[in-house]
Amino acid sequence: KLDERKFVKVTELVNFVKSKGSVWVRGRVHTSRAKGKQCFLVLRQHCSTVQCLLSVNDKVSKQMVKFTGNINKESIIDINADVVAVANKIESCTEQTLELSINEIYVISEAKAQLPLQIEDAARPELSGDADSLNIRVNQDTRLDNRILDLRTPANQAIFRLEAGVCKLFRDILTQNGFTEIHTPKIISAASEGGANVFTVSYFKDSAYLAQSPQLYKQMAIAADFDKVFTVGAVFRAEDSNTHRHLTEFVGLDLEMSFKYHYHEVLHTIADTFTNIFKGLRDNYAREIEAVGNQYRVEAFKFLEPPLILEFHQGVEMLRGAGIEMDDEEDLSTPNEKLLGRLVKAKYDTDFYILDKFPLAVRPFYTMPDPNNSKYSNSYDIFMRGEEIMSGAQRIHDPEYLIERAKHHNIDIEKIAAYIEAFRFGCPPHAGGGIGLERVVMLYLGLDNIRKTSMFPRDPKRLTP
Ligand code: ATP
Ligand code: AMO
Repeated sequence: KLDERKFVKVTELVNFVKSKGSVWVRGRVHTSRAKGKQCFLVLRQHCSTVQCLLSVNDKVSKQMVKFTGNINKESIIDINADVVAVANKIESCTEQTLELSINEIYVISEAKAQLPLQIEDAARPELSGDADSLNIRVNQDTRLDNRILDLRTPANQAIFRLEAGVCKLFRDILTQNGFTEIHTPKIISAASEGGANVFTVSYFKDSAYLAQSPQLYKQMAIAADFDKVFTVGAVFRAEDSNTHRHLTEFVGLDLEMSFKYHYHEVLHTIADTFTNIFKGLRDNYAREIEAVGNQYRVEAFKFLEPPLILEFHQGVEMLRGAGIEMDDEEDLSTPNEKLLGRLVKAKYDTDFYILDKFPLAVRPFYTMPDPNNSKYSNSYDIFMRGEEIMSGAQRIHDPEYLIERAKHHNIDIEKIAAYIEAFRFGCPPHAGGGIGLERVVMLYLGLDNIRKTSMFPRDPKRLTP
C-alpha cells in the first residue's frame, strides 16, 4: 500500500526523534553488512546518509537480517523505522547523531550485484597528486562510461546543481533587465561562424548544418525590434580538438542588445551580468561549492567589482614584459592566454577580466572594426582563470559593408542571403556575446576538465552514453 506511506527526507529525520510513531524513508543502499543477529545498513539520499539497524526480534527473523545484509549496493529500498538519537545534542542528521531502527524493509528497485565503479571510490578526495591517491582514483573514461553511477557522488550532484544555478541566474538577471528569451533554429543552411568546423546533416534531398552559434538569428531578432534578447541552447562544433576545454556539443548562453551611443553600453551590461552571477553563486550555492571542494582542490574564485577591462594591446604589452615575442595583431595562443591570466592575477588579484579591442584580422566577418583604428575591432573576449569563456563584439549593421567583410572571409554570400537581407530594412547598432556554460562552471570551480561539467559530454571520441 505505497500510497499510505508518508515519506520523510533524511535531512528532516531530526524532527521525528521524539515522535511516537515510525517513519517511512526511501533511499539507496550505500552499504549493508549483516553480522550475527544484526544488520548495519547505511541508507543514502542524494548526499545525505543515515545508519540503519535491523536486529532479530519477535517480528524480525534471522533470515530477514541475512537478506538485508545481502541487498546489492545502490538498490532502492523503502524502510519503516523508528528514529533513535545516538548523541545527546542533535542539530542535524548525521551518522553520528541519529540512527534508524528498522521495523520493515522492502526492495523497490534492485541494482546489479557487480557495479562497474564504487561510489565511495568515485567520491574519494583527489586533493593530492601522490601515487597512493592516484591509485584509488576512478579514471575519467570509467566514470563517463558509467556516468549514471558517477553522477551520484556528492561532488557531481553539486556541480550540476551549480550549473543549473548559472543558467537560472543568467536568465533571471537578463529578464529583470528587460531582455526577452528567444529560441533559435539549430538546423541551419549556412555556417554561422564561417570556417569548416560544422556538422553536416542530411535534410531530405538536401543537406544542412548544425548551428555553430545562434549568432545570425540573435542579430535578426534585433533587426526585428526585440532590442535585448538572450538564448540558452545547444551549440555544435565539429572541432577534432581533444583538449581539456573543447566539446563538440556545448551549451551556449548568448545575448544580443541594441545600444544608443557606444558598444560599451552592452559590454557593461555583460560585465554586470557576470558580477551578479558570481554574487548569486557565492550567496546561494555555498553548500555546492563546499561539496565540490571536498573532492577536488578548489581555490576560491576572485572577481573585482566592477570587473577589470583591459585593451588587447595592454595584454600584448604585459606578455612582452614577461618575455613573449608576438606581433600586435597576433591572436592569443592557449599558452599566452594562460600566461596573461597569471600576469593579470598577480597584478590585479582577479580571476576574471575582460580583454577589449581585439585585432580585426582574428575576428569573425560580422565584427565591427574600431572606427579609430581599423587594425583593431570593437570586440572582446572574457577570461576566467586565464581561459576564454566568452567572445563578443559590436556587429556590422550596414548590409553592403557586411557583404564586403563576408567576401573578405571567403563566405558564400548566397548562403547567408536571409541574414544580410535583415539589415536592409533598418537595424539599430547592436552588440552581444556568447558564453560557454560548461567552461564557466569548470573555471569557476577551478576544475581541470570540461567533461566534469558536462552531464553527458560529447567529444570527438565520445557519443555515448
Ligand atoms: P573560440 O572558438 O571562440 O576561439 P576556443 O577557446 O575554442 O574559442 P579556438 O579558436 O578554437 O578557441 O582555439 C583557441 C586556442 O585553443 C588556440 O590558441 C589553439 O591553440 C587551442 N586549441 C584549439 N584546438 C586545439 C587542440 N586540438 N589541441 C590543442 N590546442 C587547441
Ligand atoms: P565563440 O566561437 O568564441 O563565439 O564561442 C563562444 C564561447 O563558447 C565557448 N566555446 C566552447 N565551449 C566548449 N567547447 C567548444 N568546442 C567551444 N567553442 C566555443 C567558449 C567561447 O568563448 N558567435 C560568437 C559569439 C558572439 O559574438 O556573440 C561565438 O560563437 O566559452
